[in-house]
Amino acid sequence: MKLFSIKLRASLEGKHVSGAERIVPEEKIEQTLSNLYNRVASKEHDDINIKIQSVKEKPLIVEKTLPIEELQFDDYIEANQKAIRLLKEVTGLSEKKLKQLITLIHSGAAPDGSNMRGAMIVNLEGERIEKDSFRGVRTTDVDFMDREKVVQKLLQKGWTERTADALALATKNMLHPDIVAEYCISDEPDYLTGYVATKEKYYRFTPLKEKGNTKGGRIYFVKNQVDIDSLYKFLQETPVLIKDVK
Ligand code: PML
Repeated sequence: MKLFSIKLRASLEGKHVSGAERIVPEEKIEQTLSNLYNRVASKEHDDINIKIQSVKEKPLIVEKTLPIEELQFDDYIEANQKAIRLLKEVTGLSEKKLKQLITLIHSGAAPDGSNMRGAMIVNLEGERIEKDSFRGVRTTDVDFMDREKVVQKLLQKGWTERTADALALATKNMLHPDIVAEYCISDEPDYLTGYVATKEKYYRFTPLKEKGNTKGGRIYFVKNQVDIDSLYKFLQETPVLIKDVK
């Protein structure tokens, strides 16, 4: 079956405001474009960029996403303390270092204090190793084979379409042998749920950020010996299709 990757990005005065992407068969392109347009154009923008490309590489087919574990907290500070303990176990980094990195995500991790476009990459010495600290790295080319089915399942559990996107992305990330964990909070000021992903689970933390905070982003924790070029290539170019949620 011939597959196409569809990517829409909306921006305002040169700044990214919203984006979405799908991998679909040819006959679904038209309908997908209209769905994505409605979604992306709902935010104020002066430019929308649409890219439709045939998927050249054979996609990796994944049976199930990471399993989700829900964790509820009284406040985001307590939630982050738990996230830090979990990340310490997986990465071996000190609580102090993890707190420093997470605080940076909550306050804008780009050099000018704005949000990075993609994820920060941190090795197990605690060093930031992304090639460009404004851009970071963006995981793309991942989708569900039957997105409607998966979204319905997640909505029934009280989760959201954003959960579906984040779960797909984290599942792709954890396929890479050198990525050991991920931390994520949204840059939406009202979307307070975030997550920590490990090879075993997608830990869904509510709330992981302070209400009203417009800052957000992701940290990918990677092994020290990682080959950065092949990591970027995998995250940005290897197509992944996921069959179902665990
Ligand atoms: C969830 O609902 O499971 C968390 C989703 C995090 C979304 C991050 C984002 O969309 O920016």
